[in-house]
Amino acid sequence: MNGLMNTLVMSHLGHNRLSTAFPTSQPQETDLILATYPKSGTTWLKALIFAIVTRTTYPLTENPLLFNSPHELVPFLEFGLYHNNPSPDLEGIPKPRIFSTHMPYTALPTSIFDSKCRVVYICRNPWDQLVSFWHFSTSAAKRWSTEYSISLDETLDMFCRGVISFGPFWDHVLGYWKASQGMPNKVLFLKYEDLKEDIMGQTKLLAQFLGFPFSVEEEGGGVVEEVSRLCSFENLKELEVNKTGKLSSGRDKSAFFRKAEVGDWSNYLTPPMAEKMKKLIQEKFEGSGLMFKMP
Ligand code: PAP
Repeated sequence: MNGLMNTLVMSHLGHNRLSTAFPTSQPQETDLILATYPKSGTTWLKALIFAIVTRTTYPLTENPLLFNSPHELVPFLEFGLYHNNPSPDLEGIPKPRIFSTHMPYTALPTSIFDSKCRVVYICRNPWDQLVSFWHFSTSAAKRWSTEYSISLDETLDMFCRGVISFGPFWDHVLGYWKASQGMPNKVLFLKYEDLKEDIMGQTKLLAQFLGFPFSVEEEGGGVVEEVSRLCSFENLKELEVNKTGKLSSGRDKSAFFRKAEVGDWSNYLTPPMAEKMKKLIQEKFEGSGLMFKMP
């Protein structure tokens, strides 16, 4: 039940700006923060950002992504770095430092906005996000307790009430969406489905935003393709390092690679379940300028 308790506690954290991250060391101008709602493309973006910024440090054929999980190379602020340590040593991390967080926009420390560091957000259509989250939760539940399991119906109910990890989906996504609209040079807003559709274009856009644009020579030499291929689901899933072993959190590394398909929700959600979500999403996102492809 620990996992569920964590989930419920975390769902209430979304409403107060936290001062836990960067309490002792300030963000650096070159820091890159990846923010995501769980199961929206975190692993993919960790890999892409890492590969983009280190492509001149290591040949792509020897990139650390081939030997480490993306989650080991790009730590979570709240799970990894600050989980058991109120003042981890962040100074020794090579620049640009890349951090990840599931915290809602309203919970980010103000120091992130006082500094020139950049924030990348990726969202995913809520139907696939929910199904991915349910698979991940049930596999986690099996690890925590053989007696506890959560049905898809219960997960949907939690989603619709907003009593779920890191707060309501709509608050999370709209928080970063509005920030990206108001501060386009500070917050880049991406969609999982756009990356699936045009990985080359989105990788170039991401590199440009991060301040590591691909040169004409690199583009001509196929570096964008190489980066995209290195970080692709098909490649990462088959690497030995992502197939076996556990993260320091105790999670199987393989749990972050399932199907990676757009529209997989239709194999799990009944039409009434999908419709219930559709109504909610339409209501919550109306007038925001942000919409998802509806079922
Ligand atoms: P997290 O937020 O807990 O770190 P996250 O990586 O966002 O998880 O979500 C995992 C999802 O991303 C899985 O989706 P699925 O359940 O629908 O299959 C996983 O398969 C998918 N995923 C992982 N790596 C990649 C990748 N390189 N490209 C595309 N999708 C990926």
